[in-house]
Amino acid sequence: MDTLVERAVSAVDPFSHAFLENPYPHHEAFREAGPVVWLEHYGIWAMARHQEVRDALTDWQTYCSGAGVGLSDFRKEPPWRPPSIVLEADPPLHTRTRAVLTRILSPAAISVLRETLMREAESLVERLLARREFDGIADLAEAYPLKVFPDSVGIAEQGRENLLPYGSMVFNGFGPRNDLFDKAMCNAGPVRDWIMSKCSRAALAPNGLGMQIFRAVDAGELTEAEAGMLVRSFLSAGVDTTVYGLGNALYCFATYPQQWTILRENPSLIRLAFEEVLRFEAPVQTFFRTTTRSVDVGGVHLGEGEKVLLFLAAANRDPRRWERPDEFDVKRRATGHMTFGTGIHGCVGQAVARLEAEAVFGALAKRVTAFELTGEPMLRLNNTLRGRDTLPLRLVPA
Ligand code: OVM
Repeated sequence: MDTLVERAVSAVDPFSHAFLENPYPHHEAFREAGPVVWLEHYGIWAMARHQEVRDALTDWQTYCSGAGVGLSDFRKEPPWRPPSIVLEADPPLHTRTRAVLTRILSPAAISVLRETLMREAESLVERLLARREFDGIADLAEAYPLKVFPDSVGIAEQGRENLLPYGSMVFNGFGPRNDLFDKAMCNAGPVRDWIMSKCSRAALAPNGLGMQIFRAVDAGELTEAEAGMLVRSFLSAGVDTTVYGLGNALYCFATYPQQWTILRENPSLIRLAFEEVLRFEAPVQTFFRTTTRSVDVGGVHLGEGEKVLLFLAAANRDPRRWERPDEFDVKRRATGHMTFGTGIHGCVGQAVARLEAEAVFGALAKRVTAFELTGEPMLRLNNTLRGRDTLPLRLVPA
């Protein structure tokens, strides 16, 4: 029999305001406490080391998604919305839905978006340079994805202001039913109704990513209802993640100006630099899994049917995996971060996210020497995402 070691226990609430305002010291404490920590506040496990987070994400047979990838266990309480048939699904359902998305979102398939995304980025940067001072979140990190992503999916212009409130519902919904969740859900009915009305074949433009999902119905891979649910996945996963990712990149370049100078001198580093942003200031901080069997983690026994909180952002700063983990260094090899997850559920849209970042920061690198902060950036607290609500900036033109 394997040697059992005593489990580490923590009373910390990782969804409290104090934690979300500055999670990094808590991440370090969780990593140092052990390979897995019991969070007594919720009666769940947590993993914060790179190796354990990676191993759990890779072992989908032991750490399943079908019981939800938030705190709530779908087998014990009803989910707030019908579960996603890709994110909150296991094989064999997941295998079938994922195959369709993998094809539609492959780097080769989305290369047709490249020209449009580059043009939109250049045009936005042109307008921001004319203004000189603006809010990096509303006017750039939100404005860009809110234009190019629904255009790419093939959604009408009308009502796009519902996309961010829906994303807030989705990503706060992975946490506990706390104040952040209640606030996100304050207008849930109309927001959900608008989203669902955009998921039907009739609502989609003929050549967008959304209609490509419906082509898989015609090919016999999905039902019509499943196709609508996968369009819902696009609208759930494709907006806030990139808004927070671009916002965090802008925040990093504004607060580490010498790193922006390195990029300006060598724009071929832009894609690597975005990976470093994702490692250092992960827009998606956490996801959960649920154990399907009892399992030993570093000598600690986890029972079957238990929730496990995976701290992606803590794995990204694990000194066991990274040199100088708390330094933002655009030249480092940051691939291997856990922000896109890994394994069968690894981000299927990551090529689109990288393309958006390349377009925006490529356009900025040509024309901007520095981002000056003209006020204190404010956090926008969220049960899953980390990013700013406001980022007052002044551009220094080249
Ligand atoms: C989905 C979904 C929602 C949120 C995030 C996500 C990060 C997927 O509805 O499938 O992936």
